[in-house]
Amino acid sequence: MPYVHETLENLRKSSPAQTEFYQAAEEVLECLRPLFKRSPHYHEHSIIERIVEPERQIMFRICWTDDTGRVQVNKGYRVQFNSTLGPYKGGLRFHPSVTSGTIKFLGFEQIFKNALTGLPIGGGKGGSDFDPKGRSDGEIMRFCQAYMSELYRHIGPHTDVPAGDIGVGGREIGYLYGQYKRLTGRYEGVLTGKGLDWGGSIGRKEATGYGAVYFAQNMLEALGKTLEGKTCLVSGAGNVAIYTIEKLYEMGAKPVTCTDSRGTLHDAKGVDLDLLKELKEVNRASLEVYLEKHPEASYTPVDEYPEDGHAVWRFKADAAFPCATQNELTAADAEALLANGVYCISEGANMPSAADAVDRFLEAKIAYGPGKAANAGGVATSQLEMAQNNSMEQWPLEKVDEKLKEIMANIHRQCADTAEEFDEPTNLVLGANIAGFRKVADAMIDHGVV
Ligand code: NDP
Ligand code: 2IT
Repeated sequence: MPYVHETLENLRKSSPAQTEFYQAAEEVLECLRPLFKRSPHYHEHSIIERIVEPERQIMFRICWTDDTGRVQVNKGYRVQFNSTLGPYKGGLRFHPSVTSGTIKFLGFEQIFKNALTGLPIGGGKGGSDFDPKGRSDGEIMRFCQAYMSELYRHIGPHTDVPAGDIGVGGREIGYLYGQYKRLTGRYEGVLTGKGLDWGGSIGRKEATGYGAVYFAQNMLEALGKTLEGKTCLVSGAGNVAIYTIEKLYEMGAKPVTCTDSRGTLHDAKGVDLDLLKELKEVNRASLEVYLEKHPEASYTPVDEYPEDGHAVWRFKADAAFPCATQNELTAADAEALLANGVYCISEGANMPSAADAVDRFLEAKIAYGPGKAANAGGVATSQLEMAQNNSMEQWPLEKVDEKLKEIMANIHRQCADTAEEFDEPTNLVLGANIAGFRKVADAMIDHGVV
């Protein structure tokens, strides 16, 4: 298929340092080969050349003053990738590893994820290389205000609606919202993940983790299994990991691990969720502190990880939920998981499995839910927040959770049906990529050359 090959070659040349973006684009485009064979009109409309190019990329300087009075400078980004299905929608990431390639990969994934939700939202992503670790509340506030001082002119409730991601949670959304309101004088649904007293949706904080567990449940149901009594590995200890663990307990499963950037915690009795919330949501402490209350648990610091991967994927379990960051699961980790009996993987994080790890899961034909399908519950509930803001309502938890369950089941069905349609019934990566792409591409054709 020269069309796919040529587009990837051009990307490699034009974005040489953007390895994560290239990885995400290659996975999607490779999956589209059988679709292009059946439907050559996508080529005639140059859809993939158009879809890999962001509609707009905003890069800006952020200057703010730290607690010692020194001026600090960071890079800011917002990539408005594709607005075919609705206003740009996607989170903001504050992490020192962020580059323009990171934001492009996340924005690209977001296009297809948002399409899979069936809701009217386009794809975007933003962030900064700002490192929130060790910063005081005042520094976080001044940074968020400086970031919004540029971003506000590019966003709006019907054009581009940012939300949280790594390093951006309720506190940061609050400071960003306050600054947007000060600059524009408008009280409107321009961000999601807002506080419940000022326009937030009940259930948004929990939605990504809960959704990833619902997705696992959907995959297992198709195999005649449930999560009841299953031992689960979870990575991460942030928003997505915490609410994945919470929902796993509700389903009768036993989550035994979590991780942060410094190490891996394993508690064979099951992770103490109240303590985890206190450590991470209140005190922003290291996971190592967990051992003070549970000395029988084990903690592996990063410098003792296996050379070819991550300690968290080396425990015996039934299911795994990568919920930290991209490429946190290597091919060697994938082999260890399979050897240890894991038969279900639901990705709470974006692109957590390296490309050769994904290959191992697909070869083994286990229940593997790729991030753009399995973690779509977060952005879907963000859209529910937008709908509530537009109608000036606040829905009860039961209504939000019911809709979330329905949306996740629908995403699973679309992925499975599309995989079946292309004669690879167990390949939900192919199913997710083709189903998401087809919706966006068909609408792009409807809109003409714009
Ligand atoms: P948080 O900032 O709340 O938590 C991130 C967690 O992952 C922290 O425990 C952090 O450890 C760890 N982590 C982050 N980066 C690294 C790294 N480079 N190496 C090791 N550990 C790391 O973020 P979220 O929980 O919101 O996001 C987690 C993942 O889920 C990301 O991939 C995000 O894109 C994805 N996602 C998030 C959604 C949301 O609604 N928030 C929606 C869909 C996907 P430490 O605290 O030590 O840095
Ligand atoms: O990756 C993601 O889907 C998110 N960080 C959530 C985006 C959103 O707009 O809620």
